[in-house]
Amino acid sequence: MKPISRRALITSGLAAAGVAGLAAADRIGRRHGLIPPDCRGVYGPGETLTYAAHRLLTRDAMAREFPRSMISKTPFANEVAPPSAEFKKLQAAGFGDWRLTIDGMVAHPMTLSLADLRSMPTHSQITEVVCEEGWSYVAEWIGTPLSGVLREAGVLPQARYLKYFSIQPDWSDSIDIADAHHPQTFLTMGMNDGELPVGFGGPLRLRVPRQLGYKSVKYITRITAIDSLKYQGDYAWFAGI
Ligand SMILES: Nc1nc2c(c(=O)[nH]1)N[C@H]1C(S)=C(S)[C@@H](COP(=O)(O)O)O[C@H]1N2
Ligand SMILES: [Mo]
Repeated sequence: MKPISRRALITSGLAAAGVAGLAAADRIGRRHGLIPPDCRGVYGPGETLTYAAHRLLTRDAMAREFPRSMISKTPFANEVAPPSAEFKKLQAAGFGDWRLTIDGMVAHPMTLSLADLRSMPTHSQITEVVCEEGWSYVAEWIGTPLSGVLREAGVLPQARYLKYFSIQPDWSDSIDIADAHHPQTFLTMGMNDGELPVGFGGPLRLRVPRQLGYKSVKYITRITAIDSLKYQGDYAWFAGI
């Protein structure tokens, strides 16, 4: 069967099930990985429709990439909380002791230094950070695709999401496995030909250009693979653009 007819089948199945009853839609959606973690509550049906549509129609689509001439002259760094004492200590030592832990549902849990990450394949992308509050900027992001790191860690087949954590305790977020392996999802250490400045998330930021800015968490210290997710954020869990 061609993928498009499979999509048509699932979409019409979902629509029919929507008429017949939400329980059936839920069953079909779950089987095909179309139900987001924030499917319940007032906005649940809308979130589910958005996520299902993205996953059926644009799963492998690329975020727009820009020519070098469109890099913003004055990129806007969102206000960040003053760095903690722990962060300042790491910064004073040139981030030599910064570590990224990959754990959870992986065959080989690992702890990587920035040097380890720099020894992995380096790629760059010129993409836009879009804040839900209405501003955006274009920058070049330099780093290593997360997919390569995940391959080394051996993400287990039952893992469905990655949760990632910042050194800022209030900042963590999560993406599904499709976005985790998306070629533009980067562990970023460089920006516009230089090191990634602290204001923009240096020394290590997860760039998820297929989604709104809040998914691109700064100061990443841990990524954990999980098979289910309870989401309690203020914003929509899936923020596809
Ligand atoms: N650790 C951390 N990551 C974060 C934030 C933050 O305050 N702390 N703000 C988020 C939000 S809401 C947006 S829109 C972008 C802003 O990115 P910028 O500072 O590069 O403009 O970072 C996201 N990542
Ligand atoms: Mo934002």
